[in-house]
Amino acid sequence: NKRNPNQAEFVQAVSDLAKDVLHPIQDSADYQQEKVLHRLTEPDRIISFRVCWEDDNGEIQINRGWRVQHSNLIGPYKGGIRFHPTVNESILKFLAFEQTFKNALTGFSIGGGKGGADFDPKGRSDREIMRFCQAFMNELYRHIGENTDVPAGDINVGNREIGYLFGQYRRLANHFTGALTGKDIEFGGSHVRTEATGYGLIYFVEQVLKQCDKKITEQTICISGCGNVALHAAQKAIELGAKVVSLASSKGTLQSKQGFSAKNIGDLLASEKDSTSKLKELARQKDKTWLAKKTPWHIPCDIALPCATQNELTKSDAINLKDNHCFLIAEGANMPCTNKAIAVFEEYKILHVPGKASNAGGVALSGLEMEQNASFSSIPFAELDNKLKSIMQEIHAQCVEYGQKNNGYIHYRQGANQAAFQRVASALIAQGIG
Ligand code: AKG
Repeated sequence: NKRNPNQAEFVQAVSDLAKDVLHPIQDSADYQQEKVLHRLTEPDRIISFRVCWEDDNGEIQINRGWRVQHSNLIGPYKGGIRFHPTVNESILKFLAFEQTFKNALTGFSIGGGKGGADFDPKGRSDREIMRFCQAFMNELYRHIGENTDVPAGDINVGNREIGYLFGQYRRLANHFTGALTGKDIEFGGSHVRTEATGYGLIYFVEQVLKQCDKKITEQTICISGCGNVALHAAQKAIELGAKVVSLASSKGTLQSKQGFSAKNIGDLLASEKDSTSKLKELARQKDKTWLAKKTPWHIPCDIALPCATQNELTKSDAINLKDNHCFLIAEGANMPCTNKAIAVFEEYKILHVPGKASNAGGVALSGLEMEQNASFSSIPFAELDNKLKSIMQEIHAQCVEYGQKNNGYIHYRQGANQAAFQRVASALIAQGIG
């Protein structure tokens, strides 16, 4: 706290991990002597820069951009870019920290980073988005590269924005390399990258269900969010026979008592409207209700998938989930549950999977995009989907191996943190002081 004043999110992410790695550290003279935890909680560097661009009215706009390069111990920095007015250094530091350990779980040689800007794309024209992305890349390009740092998308940075960012990178660097992932399929992108975080989340949930001897066809699922992760998680869950009863935006929740259809999700994915408008439009259908200013967590469900943003699920939400006999929370977003919510899950032995394990499918597919770029190849959709499934199974196996099994209760957070930490910490020690 003292070293990072006013960085609540970063401190939260660090203490979350520290709790779980305290024992391995106490048991290892090497870890203590090498001060591994202390060294791993200080990002390699933080680049902060001005992003100056002109809006459609000819007015100059100034935003702040960042890239937090947290650790390249096991590979080039890798992680998304977020454009949102709430973006600040604390949020990007926590995301970059989480990313380092998440990436370690994927088995790929990728380090951790995260970037973004306090830019609000809401209501901006396509040309304004393009000019902003170009201005952002005008500075970022000197810090990235296929072996240095490989950014991708995150909130409000999708296929279109990656296209503009990549185009500007290619012009400035005067070479065509896989310095960004999430690219369009026509210029070095990979099949399944768009779907990967949401599909990967459900593949992870399938593994948990297998472990508990439960069937996905008997599960009712609440999802928050209405972006890429939420919609693809819903799509895969419905395809596998689960009932998805909610989606949500920051303005409210859309409940579907009988469960969304595959067509509902397809329509939402195809719509270009903002999240709230498209959910409200769907609310006109018979079995659906728009719950203004409500989160989904009071709706009875077996499984909760928070897929919106950090700290969206609070202690009172966790109590509602417990009262409704929800048995599994698997995070699609990064750190969506507050510490107090997690304490409720632990007290009542509700399974809780941290995002660094359950949402790692997106970055894993980015790893596969990097492999394809490096070898100038393109792998078909079905093959990549199978690879994604195997990676999620492997991450689940690591959580089970390291997560203390207590009367059948697997402590997924401890499992994920310990498995990831030992990989990164070993690399830190092996590479000497620096
Ligand atoms: C995340 O996992 O939160 C990311 O930002 C992944 C981005 C990537 O694919 O590098």
